[in-house]
Amino acid sequence: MKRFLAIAVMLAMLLSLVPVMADDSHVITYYPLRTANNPGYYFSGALLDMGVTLNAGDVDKDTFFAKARITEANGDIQGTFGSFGWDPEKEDYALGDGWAKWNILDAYVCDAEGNPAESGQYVKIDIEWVTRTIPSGESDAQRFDVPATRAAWYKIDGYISFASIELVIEQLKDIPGINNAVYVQGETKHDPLFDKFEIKDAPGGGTYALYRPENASESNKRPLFIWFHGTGERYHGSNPGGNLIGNRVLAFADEEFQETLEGCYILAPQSDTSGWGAHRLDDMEALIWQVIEENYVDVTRVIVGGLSMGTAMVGPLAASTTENSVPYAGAIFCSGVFLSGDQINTIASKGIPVYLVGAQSDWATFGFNSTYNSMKAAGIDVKMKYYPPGPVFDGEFYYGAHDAWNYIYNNLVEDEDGEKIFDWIKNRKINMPVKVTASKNLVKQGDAFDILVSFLDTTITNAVRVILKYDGDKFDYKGIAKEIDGVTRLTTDKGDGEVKTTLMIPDYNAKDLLKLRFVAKEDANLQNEDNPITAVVEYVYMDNSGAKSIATAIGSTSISTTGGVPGDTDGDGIVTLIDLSNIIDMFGVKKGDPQWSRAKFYDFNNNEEIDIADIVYVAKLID
Ligand SMILES: [Ca+2]
Ligand SMILES: [Ca+2]
Repeated sequence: MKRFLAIAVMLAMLLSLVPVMADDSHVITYYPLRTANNPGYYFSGALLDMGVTLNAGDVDKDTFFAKARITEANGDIQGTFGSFGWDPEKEDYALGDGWAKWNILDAYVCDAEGNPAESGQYVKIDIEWVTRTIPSGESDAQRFDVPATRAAWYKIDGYISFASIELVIEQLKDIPGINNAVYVQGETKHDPLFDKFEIKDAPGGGTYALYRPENASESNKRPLFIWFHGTGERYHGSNPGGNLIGNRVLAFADEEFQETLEGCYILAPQSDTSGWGAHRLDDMEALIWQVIEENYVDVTRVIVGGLSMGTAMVGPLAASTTENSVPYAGAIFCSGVFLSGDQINTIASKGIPVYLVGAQSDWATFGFNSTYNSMKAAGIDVKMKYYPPGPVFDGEFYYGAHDAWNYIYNNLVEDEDGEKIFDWIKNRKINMPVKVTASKNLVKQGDAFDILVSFLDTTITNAVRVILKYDGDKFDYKGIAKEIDGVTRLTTDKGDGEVKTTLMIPDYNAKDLLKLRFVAKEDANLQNEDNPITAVVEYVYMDNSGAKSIATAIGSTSISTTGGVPGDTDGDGIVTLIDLSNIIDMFGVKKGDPQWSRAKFYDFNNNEEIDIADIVYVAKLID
């Protein structure tokens, strides 16, 4: 029946269009516009390509009539009145059969982006679309939509999905230069703010949306703000970007946030249907580093936050101890926080400031007070904004108590000193992290290796002191492995298990600092174990105003030693066929695999994998 109807509609359209087109009439294509307000998408009007240039005043709100019918992703025609449906106060908008008239508020000549213009080829129609909300009970809210404006809902398996629209626009008054116009519906366009985000596939599944500030450059690196959505923004099928709109992440690309931060990258990953949690840690760390490396990101200003289920991703990222862990300058937990004592201690040891934002009537924040107290006790610089019982109210709309993120989007969160949360985000900055890299992962007695000490990114400093600490019983410092361009060593002193150097970088363009040669002592008592090598870097940091201060950053790496008889897997002091067999069992194990913590002591050619060369090496050791 549906198919028959579709064919009938198409035939009707063809029959009505063909004679008119043949008449050489003027075609005007109009594009329904889709915008966002928490929590969801709404149709906010239409953009009309008039085909000729018009002057301001050639059209007004009475020039057009518009009506629409919305079909949900599951095929339902929208049209139910009530809470989370159409507003019963606007019942007279309904025209029957799912159609409702649009209340046109304004129509004006504009440019292709919809900005009002003195003259232009486009006309924008703005309609009444803003939803009406009222508080409901102790901690909830009801919402009522303007008929035929809601553009997405949780219609397929509970996932947010797009609705489609049939829009009819009729011309009621003459427009200069336009005769016999035929109005044809084109594709739906997003809010221009939405188009500022690039949406791509994320490592491991799902997508991500990235906003790039226009002023970012090699000499003007900008902060990165990462935001993880909640359960409601998982999407079905063809709706990547539900995170941007289901809750209004778009606010971070809007003027107030961007002006406060003076340009800031916004990364809004979107989960697949498995949601957020520790199972996505590797994927998200890979994604964040990818964004840092492919853009002009200031790595001293990376802030991570999220809401509800998203906080189950913020926790593992902030408390991560993987070698891909990101040095965050701040973390925000909104409407949820689930951290173990160990995670809190790790966050404390990294010195990451934390902001907790939630409402007391929200069941998801029942852990807030105890988490806040544990964080305080662990020494974390933690702030908490815990709103009193009742629904969330952002000054315009009421939401259920869980939706405290609206306080963040609207920059309403303020501490006792009056610092607003956008400013708190702006003021997060860490010292430039230090990276220590070893030329080898595994060494045995007599093996030489190099240690490189670098800043993670270019740093404005001309005076640096590096203290490199290592186990002097096992390793000998042999000297400078390579001089670094642009870096002059002023002093180099070898102490007991440490090397101290003072460096001059006259052009204030510091990144690689020092490359030192070491050797594992011939007579060292080496075991199968990891040996930390740590660099303490003090440097004079100069800010944009030219003011100088001393900053300290610490970085470390770990070098594995192979103990006793290399290749002896069972500790009997000789290499036998049993040892060979044990190593063949590890064939193909790579760095990052769970078995690597044991296998890495047999990676004799340092390629981060147990390969045939390692197996041959052991085979040759058998008598
Ligand atoms: Ca053995
Ligand atoms: Ca290997």
